[in-house]
Amino acid sequence: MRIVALAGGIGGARFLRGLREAIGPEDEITVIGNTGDDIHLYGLKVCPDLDTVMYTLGGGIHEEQGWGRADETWSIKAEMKEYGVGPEWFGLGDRDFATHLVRSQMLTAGYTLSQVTEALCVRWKPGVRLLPMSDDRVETHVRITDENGTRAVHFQEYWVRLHAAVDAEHAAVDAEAIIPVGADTAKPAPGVLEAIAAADVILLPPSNPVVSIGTILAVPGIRAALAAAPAPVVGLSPIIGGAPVRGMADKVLAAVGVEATAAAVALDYGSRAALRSASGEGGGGRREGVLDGWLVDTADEAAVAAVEAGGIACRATRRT
Ligand code: FO1
Repeated sequence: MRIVALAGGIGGARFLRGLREAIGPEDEITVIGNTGDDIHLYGLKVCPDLDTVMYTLGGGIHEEQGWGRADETWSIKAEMKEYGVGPEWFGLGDRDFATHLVRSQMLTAGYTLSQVTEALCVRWKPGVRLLPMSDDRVETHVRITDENGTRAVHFQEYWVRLHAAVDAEHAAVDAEAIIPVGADTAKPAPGVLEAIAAADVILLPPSNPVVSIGTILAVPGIRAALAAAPAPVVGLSPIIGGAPVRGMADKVLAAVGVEATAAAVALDYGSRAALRSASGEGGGGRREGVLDGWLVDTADEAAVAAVEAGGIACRATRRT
């Protein structure tokens, strides 16, 4: 069976680790990874979501953090601090630096991000084919207003420095808008559209529906490919009982006007069936809907009726 999954960072990577254990020898998984979280630091390109998938499935992840390497040391970071070179708030460990050095060296030599990712996976052997959503630069920025006025900050600054990743209740500022800079002119990476068209099943793991899956869907052609794919498209709710499984999905959901509930996220992804009908009602208004099915936790049993009413089959199941 050919399985395609659109994945972001930690939640997606952990789901994929379970999926990989559940499949048979004749099954294959292609992961289309979000690159909107990428950040350029010290002349290096850091790809947090691709690295989290690669390290998690390759056995090198720092398990408690869900990002970065296990058994990390921080000598480079300490030395950069001595030079007064920031940002201090983004923790790059020595082992992790090697990934960014190899990636940046290959990109400088003219290799594409897809070729670099394939080369890095030769070492990590994640057991899935990991494709970036695009080889073109896309970086998510967040519009905020604080004592310095209204401005856009890089997603990582919002997520890490402004503490949105730690505790949504205490994030210093609200996300007013999420802007995937560069998405409108980005092209799907080689193999992405082909994998979607050839899939037997397409999964949307419980990654962040706005800054991870939403960013992948913002690459022109990918949403339409999902809407037209012969395979069923099934998503898993990243919200359980009104709270995000990880991170602060509710903060960025508010920025795009979506309630942090299992039903609201499904209806925002939209139904493929509803948009095939003449009415064009249902998922996400004028945008093409991408879902056939939606899995919610038993805590969200009450959401099933609303999701089904939106033209998306829905089941409540206990998350193991
Ligand atoms: N997340 C944090 O909360 N603090 C960090 O200092 C941090 C550093 C970091 C370095 C490399 C990397 O690949 C990820 C890192 N993350 C950090 C996680 C990252 O912000 C998020 O995992 C993704 O961008 C969202 O999925």
